[in-house]
Amino acid sequence: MYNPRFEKETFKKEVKHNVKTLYRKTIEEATPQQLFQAVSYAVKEVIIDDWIATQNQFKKDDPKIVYYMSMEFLMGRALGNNLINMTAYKEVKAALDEMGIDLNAIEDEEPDPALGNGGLGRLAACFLDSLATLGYAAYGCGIRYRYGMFKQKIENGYQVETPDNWLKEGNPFELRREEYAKEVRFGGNIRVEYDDSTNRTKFVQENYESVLAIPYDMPIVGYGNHHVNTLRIWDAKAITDFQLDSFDRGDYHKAVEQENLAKTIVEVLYPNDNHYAGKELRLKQQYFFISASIQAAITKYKKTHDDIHKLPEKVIFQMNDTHPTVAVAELMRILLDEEELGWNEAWDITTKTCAYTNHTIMAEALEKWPIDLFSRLLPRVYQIIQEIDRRFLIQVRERYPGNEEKVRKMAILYNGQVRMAHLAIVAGFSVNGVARLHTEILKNQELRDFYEMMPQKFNNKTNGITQRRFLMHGNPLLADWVTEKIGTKDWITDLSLMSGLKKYADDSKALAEFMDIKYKNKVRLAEYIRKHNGIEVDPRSIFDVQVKRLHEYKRQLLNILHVMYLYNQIKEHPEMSFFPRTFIFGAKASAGYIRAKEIIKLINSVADIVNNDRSINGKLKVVFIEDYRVSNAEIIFAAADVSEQISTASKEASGTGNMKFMLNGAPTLGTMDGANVEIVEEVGMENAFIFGLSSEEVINYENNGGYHPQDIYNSDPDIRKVVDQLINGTYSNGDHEMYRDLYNSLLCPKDGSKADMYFILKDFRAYAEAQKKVEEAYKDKERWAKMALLNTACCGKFTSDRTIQEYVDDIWHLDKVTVEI
Ligand code: 26V
Repeated sequence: MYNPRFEKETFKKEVKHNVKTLYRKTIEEATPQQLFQAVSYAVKEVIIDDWIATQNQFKKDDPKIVYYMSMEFLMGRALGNNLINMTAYKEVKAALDEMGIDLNAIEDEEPDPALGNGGLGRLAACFLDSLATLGYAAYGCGIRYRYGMFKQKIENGYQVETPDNWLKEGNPFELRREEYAKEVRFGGNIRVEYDDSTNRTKFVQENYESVLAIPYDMPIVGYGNHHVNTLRIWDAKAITDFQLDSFDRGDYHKAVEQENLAKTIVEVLYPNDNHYAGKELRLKQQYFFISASIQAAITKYKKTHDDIHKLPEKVIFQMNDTHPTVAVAELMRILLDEEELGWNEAWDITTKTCAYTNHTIMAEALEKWPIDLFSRLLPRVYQIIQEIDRRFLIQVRERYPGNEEKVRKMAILYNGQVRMAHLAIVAGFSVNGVARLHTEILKNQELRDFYEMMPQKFNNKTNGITQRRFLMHGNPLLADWVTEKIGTKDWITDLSLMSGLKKYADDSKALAEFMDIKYKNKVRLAEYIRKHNGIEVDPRSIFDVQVKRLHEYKRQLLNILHVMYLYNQIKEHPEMSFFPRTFIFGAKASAGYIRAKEIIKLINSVADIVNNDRSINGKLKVVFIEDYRVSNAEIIFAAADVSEQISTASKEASGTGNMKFMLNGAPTLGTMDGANVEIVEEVGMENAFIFGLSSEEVINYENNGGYHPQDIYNSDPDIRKVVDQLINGTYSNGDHEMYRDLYNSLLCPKDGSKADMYFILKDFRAYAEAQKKVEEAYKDKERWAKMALLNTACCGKFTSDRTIQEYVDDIWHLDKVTVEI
């Protein structure tokens, strides 16, 4: 697509102009960071036109809008992605080349906006990309954290966290929009008064603290359609004494307190993934961005509509997990107290606009706020939740007379806690899981009582990923090859066309080309590893990759124990045939998750020993990639041979990394968990390596008190040897205590939990056998190439475009917008 607005000479002039006006410099004098800024401003200039055109189109068409409410948006870098979606990447690259500027180097100057932890935040980012590309009106609503996900350093094998000051140099793509600020109130008390003139009881919040929420807007560019949506993230600012109630004016202490509240609220993203910690500041963050977002949505709606009852025709609030669930009570508050509706009317509107997505069944992730904390911080919202609960329990008792057990199990307020998931299910009209298996587990296990009472709410939306970032941008060689082979670029917006590659599955020439691209991408990753880790890896070895957050259920421990086992095998049988393998890890552990950090240390210790053992002739290498994040992920997926998806079955809701590997031609080595099940369904069992307990088996063991890892330890000498190496000093310079906790977690935990809760030893043999099959398959070059190619060819289902279209068809019912330019 030719893009006149990126005409070479015009664009070059624009960049020169920006360098001059921003920095009083010439191109030659500018630093790489300054060039990044200048180029970004030149790109933004063009985006803004489309952004305005899109907003004008919205005014004309008045489409229904989805507000995607999320505590996290793991956007990754914007420059390259925006260029791709503006269909100007190659033009701009050429223009910059002529100026002696390397676009890739410029892109590397951009910090990764890491306003998210992992899967849930990255999914939100892929969804925004697809919403804009499909032409739907959408806002992402979130928080502009001053510090995003921490930067990870590895020092002496240990993870060290340092702050991510991503805004240090300024963010060229954002717009501060002070004029749309909203006030958000915390604490105080509620005075109830009766208004005779209207016959209404009024609830007045007094003695509260408040902050101003200031929106920053970032453009979300659709692919090749001039559609630009908005990611609106909120910053906090103290309300100046000028704006304080006249009563409070001049109250110095209050002014200082509000200043502090504003500063702390948006200070940092909590780096927990799947673990609820019950921190008051976290609840403040939640209410802060939700209140501001809902207020803004209502203001916007009312500007062009006069009947608030019709809100559900124009607005959807999609809650990304339970973190934004306070939205339902905040919406009720506004409808009751500000719009002065009756309860039933307000409830009718709320339950037609709010919908909830569940992203995990891990019990420790469930948000349950202590009532005393919650009611102190959000007194009016709490009253409303009490009333929602009261009315809901009447229904439960009607449906299950005399069954107080049901009432206890389903209540929103119970045992001194507010159960956010129950609130989300009761108030939302839709509850969805993120992969078929996950949704079935929700219906039949975790949320069984709710499913029984309101089955119509439950539905599945299998996750997806955007091919624009994870193929076009991350793997341009393969992207161009795909276009050539299937004879069209249309896969960029219709991933089902990838099936056109299937006809090359037995074409030796095509297979060789495909593997040659893989090889080049492996060379690129090997260079990255040399530069960042100082480790030499052989691009001809099998690149076996596990990159994701560090969590026990994801079982990086199983992976590294297996590496230890292989190392033992090679040492014991030096004559044994063994295809060289590079095991690549990348993972951040939540700062307070001690056991996860021990696993990182173990991986690095094993790497130290194995990589420096000359006697094994480089057959085995272990690499831990520091600071795994979106930007290096793109390089890693492109270079992977094997995709490790080895979670304990039933625990991984979906996984999305699995899909990114598949897209880039890496077969899955995994359990029947999350979306792996659907991946195998698409690509065929023969093109994946599946092993281990099924989710039913895992759940069965769990319901019967676990299993006995000691039996396995006693009967399998290879496993015993590996487990013993955790405490005999092999990987710890003779220190017998360094990995004692990991050893205990497998055999005899000291914290009262079950031994080997994640079935690592139980699945070990099956995993080792599956790994053996990987090696056999890889040795047969043509067979492997065919498997790899078929993975790319069969990935069509896993585009987030498909996922979003399903959300639109079944939940949101949005209108398509065509931006006229
Ligand atoms: C949960 C919690 C719990 C409370 C405290 C802070 C916090 C922060 C983040 C999370 C998110 C955990 C849920 C999550 O990321 N789930 C992942 O969602 C992906 C997208 O649906 C899915 O592919 C992964 O399987 C799932 O683990």
